[in-house]
Amino acid sequence: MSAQIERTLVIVKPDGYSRGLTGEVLRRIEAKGYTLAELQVISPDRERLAKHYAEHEGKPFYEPLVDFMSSGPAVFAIVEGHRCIEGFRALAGATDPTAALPGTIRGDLGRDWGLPVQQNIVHGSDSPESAEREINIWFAG
Ligand code: RTP
Ligand code: MG
Repeated sequence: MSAQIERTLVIVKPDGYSRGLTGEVLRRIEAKGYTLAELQVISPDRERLAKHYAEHEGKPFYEPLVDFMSSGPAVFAIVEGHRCIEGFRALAGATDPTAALPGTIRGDLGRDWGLPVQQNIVHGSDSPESAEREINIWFAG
């Protein structure tokens, strides 16, 4: 892998998976020109979620977030491409799906359901360091 090619961890969260939006999310990633390097469907366990979301521990939405993320299957993808970390976050849109702009995944496909935590369809790593840390949590070897 060229040193300039970034990797990011994308998750189609349990809300996106259960709503049948996996194909639509992966289609947008491929249409943008990024590569799906690895792909797996798993039900995230609370132990690895605690590592993944360590930066949010203690925040009011932390427990509902872990409950939500462990509520069912999700799709984990390693996505590759030049500047794909910033690029995927642009595709995803703002964290709050009501505020996310139309044209983005969250803006087109997400909404507020009046639940304790924002169910916003996808996750994308926010830096190269986060991406490597998160990939090591969810993908062996
Ligand atoms: P992500 O990590 O999932 O890509 O999303 P993000 O960077 O846009 O958001 P972040 O601040 O890292 O928060 C992680 C996830 O926690 C849920 N959240 N809900 N006030 C709320 O209801 C709230 N705040 C955060 C969302 O699922 C968010 O993606
Ligand atoms: Mg985040």
